[in-house]
Amino acid sequence: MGYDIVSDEAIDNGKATDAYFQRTRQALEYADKNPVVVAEVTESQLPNGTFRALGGLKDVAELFEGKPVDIDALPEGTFFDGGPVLRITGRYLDFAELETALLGFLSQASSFLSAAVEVRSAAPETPVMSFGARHLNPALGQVLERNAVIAGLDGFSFVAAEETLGREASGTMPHALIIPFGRGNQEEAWMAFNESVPEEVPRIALVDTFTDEVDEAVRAAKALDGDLEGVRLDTTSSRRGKFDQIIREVRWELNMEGYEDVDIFVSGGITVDAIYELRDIVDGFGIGSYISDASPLDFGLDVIEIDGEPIAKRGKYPGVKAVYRDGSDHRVQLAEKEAPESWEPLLEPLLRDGEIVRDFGVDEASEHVAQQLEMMDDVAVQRKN
Ligand code: PCP
Repeated sequence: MGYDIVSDEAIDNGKATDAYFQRTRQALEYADKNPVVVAEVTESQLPNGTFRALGGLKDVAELFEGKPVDIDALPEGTFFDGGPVLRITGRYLDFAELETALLGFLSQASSFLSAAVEVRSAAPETPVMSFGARHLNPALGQVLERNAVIAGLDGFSFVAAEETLGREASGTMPHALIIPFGRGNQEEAWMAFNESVPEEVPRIALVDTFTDEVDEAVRAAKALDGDLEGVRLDTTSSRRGKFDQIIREVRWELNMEGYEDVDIFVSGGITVDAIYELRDIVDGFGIGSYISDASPLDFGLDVIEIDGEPIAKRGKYPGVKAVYRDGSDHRVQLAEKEAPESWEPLLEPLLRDGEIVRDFGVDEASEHVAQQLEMMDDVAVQRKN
C-alpha cells in the first residue's frame, strides 16, 4: 500500500507542485513565452524587527541540482530580518513547477530552526534534547533533528536521523518501559534498564509514572545507588500544579538523602517561558512540541525582473535586491547600488548553472548559528506562532 509520503523522484521531476503551475506551463508554452527572470523568496520584504533563522537549503540545492539556473541564498542558519533569502536567475519554465517544493523546504525547516534557536538562546548553559519527532509525519523527523543540531541543541531522539547527521540519537526510557512492571514495581523497571542497556547510555530514570515525583526520585536513587545519573520529570499537565516547586522539592529530598550528584531533567510541554523559569533549577530539558509545532514560515516567491527589466505584482518591490548586515542591523536595497563598506552582503552562491557550489555540513551551520548568537546578542530569533 505504501505510505502517504511523496517520493524523491516525484519531488525531483516537479510533481510535488500545485496544479496551477502546470496550467502556467501550458499557457506560457502556448504563447511561446519563456523569459529570463529573476525571482526572489521573501518572508517579509523589508526588515521589521522580527528575526528568523534560515533552514532547508540542502534540500533546495538537491531540488535544483541539474536545472539550468543560478541560485544565490543566505548561508544555512543565517539570522535574517526581511529581504530576499534566496534568488533564482534563469528561464521561468526551467523552474516553474519547483516553486511549491522550494517554498515548502524553506518554510518548514526554517520554522524548526527558528524555534530551536529561540530555545537555545533561552537555555545557553543547560543541555537541551530534541524530543519532537513524535508530533510529526516521520518524513519530517530528519528535518526536525537536522535543524535542532544546527541550532546547537545537545542531542536528538529520532533514530532515523542518525545516519545523515553522523551522530547517535539519545534517550533513556519512556513510561512504556515502567508500566509493564506494574504499579509499585518501579525499582524492577529502573534496574532492568540499568542492567540491560549499553554502558554509554546515561542512567536517567523517569520518576512520574505511578506516585509522587519526590517519592520516585529518591526510590530510583536508592535502587540504582551510585549508578543513577539523573531523574526525569515528565509530570502530566493535569498533575503539574507549580512545576518549579515540585522540582525544588525533588532537589531538596535528593540532597537530603545524599544524592546531590543526581541531576534533574524535565520534559513535556516545555515552552520558552518555562525554560526561563526553570533553567536555574534543572540540569536539562527535553523539548518537543515547542519546536515541532512552530508554524511554517510564510515564504513567497516573486518574479521581480524579466529580461533585465524590473517588474513585480502590486505590493511587491520590483528589481533585484541585496541584503546586508551591520551587526544586528539589516538593510535591503537594490543590488546594483553600492553598499557602504562596513555592510556585509548576505546572499552567496548556492548553484551555478545547476551545479551545487556549497557544502552542507551541520557542524559548519551550527558554528555559524553559535557565532551569530554571540555577535548579535541583542537579537532574538523567534519561532512563528
Ligand atoms: C515525553 C513527553 C512528551 C515528549 C517527551 C515531548 O515523552 O510525554 O510528549 O515533549 P513535548 O511535550 O515538549 O512535545 P516520554 O516521557 O519520553 O514518553 P511517554 O510520555 O510517551 O512515555
